[in-house]
Amino acid sequence: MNIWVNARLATVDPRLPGLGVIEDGAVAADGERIVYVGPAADAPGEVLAGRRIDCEGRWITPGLIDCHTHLVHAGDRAHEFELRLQGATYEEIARAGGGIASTVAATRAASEVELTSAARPRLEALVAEGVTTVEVKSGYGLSTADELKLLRAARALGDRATIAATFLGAHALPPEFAGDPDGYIDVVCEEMIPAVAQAGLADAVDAFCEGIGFTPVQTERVFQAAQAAGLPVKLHAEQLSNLDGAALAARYGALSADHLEHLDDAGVQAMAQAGTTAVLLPGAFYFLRDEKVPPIAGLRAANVPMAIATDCNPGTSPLTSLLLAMNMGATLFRLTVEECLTGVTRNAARALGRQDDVGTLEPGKICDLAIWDIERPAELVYRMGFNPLHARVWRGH
Ligand code: DI6
Ligand code: FE
Repeated sequence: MNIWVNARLATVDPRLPGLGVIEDGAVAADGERIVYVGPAADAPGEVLAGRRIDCEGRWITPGLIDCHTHLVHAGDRAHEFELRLQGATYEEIARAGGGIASTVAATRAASEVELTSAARPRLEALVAEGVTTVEVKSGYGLSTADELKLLRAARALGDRATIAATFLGAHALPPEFAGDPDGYIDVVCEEMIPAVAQAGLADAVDAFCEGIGFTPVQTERVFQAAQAAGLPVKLHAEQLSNLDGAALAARYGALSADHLEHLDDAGVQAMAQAGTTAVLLPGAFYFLRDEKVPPIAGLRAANVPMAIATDCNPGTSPLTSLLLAMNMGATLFRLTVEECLTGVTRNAARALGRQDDVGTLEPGKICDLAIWDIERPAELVYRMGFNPLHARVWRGH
């Protein structure tokens, strides 16, 4: 038994108001599960008898959760960044054969071990900020063998953080299917999803529903194949235009709909009814110099849970700081400090369907903690490029 004492807790427990703050708090874990969270004075004797870790008045939050990343990929797109600085748009570069396709070529050429190694520094940047759970999407392989390779490379990262793997075969059209998106979707549905499910390599299925991605009809076929394989769905929806993707995702009980810059009120209502979490990705909004802000007031009014993630990817969000993503969520999207912190803990867990295991400090959950050298939680959102992490506890140590 370990007990962290002399701490101020932001439990993010939904039964408590605000961030669920407990002053003079203690957290205890037996193995990897939390057995006590509360005022140190109320801790039972057997808990107090555990090995004590003195937090010297520091704050403890749940370990942070980055619930939307494309962390595993080869190469970079610094050259396209330079083209965009000269005036080219993301969509123009994609239509000219660059964009996602260039990362696909590099990823196909890389071995599984090379992919894991390339992702490690990015993962370590997140870990250094107290991140304990990371979602990783496939979608740069786009053939059955390359998607499986990427997902195995993602699973190998599980020695440093809890990895939630998402199959995103419907991310872009691979060059060998040029002109035949329906033929590619046949392969995604009939070959890739069954293979990924059979190998136990994915926890969810995602798609890019967009003018430069796949149509709502194609997306729905992917969702049906996911359902048949027993996998929950999520969706890149309404990022560059409004195709009513969020409402489609909600009809399939999606865990989350992500991006959402062009979401309309009907989409908000559909998400609210289905309990679909809105994953906001201010890093992509910033990097693309987008001007259309997601409908935050509408999501808030409808009580749609909002999460924040890095969207770490080489094309639209080469961001490996969840702390900076929170700052951007506040500065660019006008989220409150409470919304930002809930967005990288409790609601991020929900976006992954892992709310029973992680995302808050509550007995029974996995003991993932971030211990911070701060005076108040707002500091985690307010600073830019400063990391006040004192220690990370992952699965009880
Ligand atoms: N939306 C995004 O922002 C990323 N994927 C997606 O569906 C971009 C991926 C890339 O440009 O490589
Ligand atoms: Fe993404």
